[in-house]
Amino acid sequence: MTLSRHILEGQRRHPGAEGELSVLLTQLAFAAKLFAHELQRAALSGRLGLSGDTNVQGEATKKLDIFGNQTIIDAFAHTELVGGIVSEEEDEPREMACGDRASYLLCVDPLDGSSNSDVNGAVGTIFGIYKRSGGHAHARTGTLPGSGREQVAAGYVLYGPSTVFVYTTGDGVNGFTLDRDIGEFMLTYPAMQCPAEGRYYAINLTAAAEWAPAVRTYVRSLSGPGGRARGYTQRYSGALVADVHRTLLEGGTYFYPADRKHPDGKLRLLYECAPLAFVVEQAGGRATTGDMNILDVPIMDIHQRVPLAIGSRGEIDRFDQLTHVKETTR
Ligand code: FDP
Repeated sequence: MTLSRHILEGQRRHPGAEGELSVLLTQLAFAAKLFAHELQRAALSGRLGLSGDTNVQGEATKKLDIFGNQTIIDAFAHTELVGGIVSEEEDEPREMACGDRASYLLCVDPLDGSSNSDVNGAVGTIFGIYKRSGGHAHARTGTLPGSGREQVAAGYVLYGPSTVFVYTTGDGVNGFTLDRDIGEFMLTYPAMQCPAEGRYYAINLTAAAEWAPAVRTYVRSLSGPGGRARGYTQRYSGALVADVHRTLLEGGTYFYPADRKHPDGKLRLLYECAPLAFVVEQAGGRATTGDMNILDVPIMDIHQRVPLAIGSRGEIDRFDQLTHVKETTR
């Protein structure tokens, strides 16, 4: 089963569908193939290292950040599929030429886990897709969506030993591995289900002293001899996509709580947390800020940050119980 056929079969289950979302997803897969090819050659073609610029968030950008961003933009130029692109690498939504008639808004982190890129570690691309809404805050992007619940599709690409494309359109989650010999993504992870419990937890422990007490209590319950006795063990790859992919397949949790350096959390709502929350929820897991379901967080700004705990339902429920917060939606 190729990715293209899978997308087409999904489209047929929606009789009113005009096929634009299908082409959009196929273009994302095309961009992923180009990016995977470049990542594989980056050390040889001189594309490793910093670009010399910083992005709107004050982070030093890498040459591969810029290549990944441009690859996505080029994949949608003149297609009339997306009116605009919200990207980690763009200060403002990038309005697409010929985007006036487009139906969708694309939110993307082209290169997630960029600190891994110079050491041949796993990196990813994350995407969330919304129907363009009325209003003209931005001519081609429309007004910002209300929350991540409005996503019509989302997914990620993991560039590791193999390249894996995982997506949902709200009808379950499926994963595809790139067969480089034939240039096609093939279905290798059908109907992905996040186990209700898991023994892996992924978190950067260096800011532990600065976390909220509930986060400290929960992570303490997983770590140390007590956690080990109950089978818990830590994995932290430095790439959100890689850690969430492991969590989806094997269960467990990934956390990035608020700390002194990141009072609202480090990760971005529109193009990191909300897409992954949609995927994980569709696979039976959950994602929370500790205060509310990630998919219900009101979107106020394109580069808005939120604290994130994501993964197995049982683990995230336990974490929420500790934070004593009732969610409106689960
Ligand atoms: P990066 O900044 O390298 O792109 O997207 C943010 C992210 O990576 C995640 O992929 C990763 O899990 C996390 O930040 C790593 O941050 P720390 O180095 O602070 O742990």
